[in-house]
Amino acid sequence: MSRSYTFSHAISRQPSQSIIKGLRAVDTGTPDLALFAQHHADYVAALRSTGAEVTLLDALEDYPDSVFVEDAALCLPEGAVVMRPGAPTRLGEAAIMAPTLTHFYEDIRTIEAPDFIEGGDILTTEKEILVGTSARTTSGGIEALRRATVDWGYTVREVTTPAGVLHFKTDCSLLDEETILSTKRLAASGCFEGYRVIHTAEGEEACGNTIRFNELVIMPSGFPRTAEVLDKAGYTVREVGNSEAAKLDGGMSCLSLRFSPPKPPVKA
Ligand code: CIR
Repeated sequence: MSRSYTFSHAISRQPSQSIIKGLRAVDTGTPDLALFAQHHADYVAALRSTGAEVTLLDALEDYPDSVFVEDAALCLPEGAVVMRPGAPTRLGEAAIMAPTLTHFYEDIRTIEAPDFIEGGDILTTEKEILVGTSARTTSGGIEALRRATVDWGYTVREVTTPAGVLHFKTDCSLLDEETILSTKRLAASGCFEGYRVIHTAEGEEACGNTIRFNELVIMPSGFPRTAEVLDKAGYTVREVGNSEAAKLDGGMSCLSLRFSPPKPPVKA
């Protein structure tokens, strides 16, 4: 399996009680804490079912959106990059994640002020790192990521997150070495030229944020037509409830950092 979706480790964070104050573009109701916790446990169980070691961090009450750990860092096989979230209430999450990364990596680089970049805008494929400019990620942030990863051999390509869409990966996911799951509105921008694209079914755009994690394609439940397309295409689909995270514009990728650290891990 390929390094862009084969992972020995993941990091997730328990949802905080304060999550009801999390950021959202449109208010569709207050997340139910018990149901959020259940969905989160199901998600972590799905990751673990592939044999991966999942580090489950304690909730951070001071950071309502901190369950969405993906935005705080980018973890690659060679090293990790601490992000600089563009949402002011989330800026501090990155520095809080950094000490956890030292358990796995010796080489940790950091995006510095004044640039902004959030992990949700970054799609790492087998051949490149695609990063969408968005309300949270600036061209300067993408340039800083390019500088941070160039000597690890990466090519960073700037693309555009559609207007009104939170993150680039809100609308797309890696399925395998050559295949991307994407909404039609994002794929229409032409950013996936050279890849095979599977579209989310009409009306099911909200499942564009799905993850390939080892043998599984983990997607939010409630999108049966897209699930069927993926199943027929030969993927092993695992559905996980996401109704509460979705109220905060969160999905499958946001809830974990997925990676294979250099072996052996720096500390146990
Ligand atoms: C936020 O607006 O930052 C959170 N409510 C949702 C973050 C989702 N993260 C992601 O897509 N990587």
